[in-house]
Amino acid sequence: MFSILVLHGPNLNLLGQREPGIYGSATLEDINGLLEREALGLQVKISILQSNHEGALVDAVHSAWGQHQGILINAGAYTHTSVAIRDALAGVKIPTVEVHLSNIYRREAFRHHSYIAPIAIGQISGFGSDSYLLGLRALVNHLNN
Ligand code: CA2
Repeated sequence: MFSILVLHGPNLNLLGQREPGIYGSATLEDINGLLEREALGLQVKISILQSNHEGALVDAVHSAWGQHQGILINAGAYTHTSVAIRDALAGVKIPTVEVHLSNIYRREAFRHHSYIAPIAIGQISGFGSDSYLLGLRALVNHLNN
């Protein structure tokens, strides 16, 4: 059975409490519950971590080596700034899918660039919590094929 590491980056712990207009009303717990249910259906195991710290996310990616076969990541604002997270993902060579709740291309120009996208299998952006579910499905399909 494939094991997938789900990583949530900075401020995603605030979901559902503020800015529901942009990010929807689901809390991170809600999203994690949906992911657990989807994982059951897809017959994969998932481990979930949220961190507001870049280094903790880098450490989690390193620890995934040999433990997880895929990574689903919403790196939050680090998407647009972190060469360190990109290098970690590229270093462990674990197939990665990048997801975003909002459509980052409809927003401010500084959100249009992702350091992660070029080293990911693909990116899903703009579907709210469905972005995570679609991303998990795409990742598992990729691993199964
Ligand atoms: O759309 C996404 O999923 C983002 O990764 C969310 C990040 C943002 O920096 C990215 O550009 C796009 C923000 C994370 C959530 O931030 C919140 C801030 C206040 C209240 C609730 C959430």
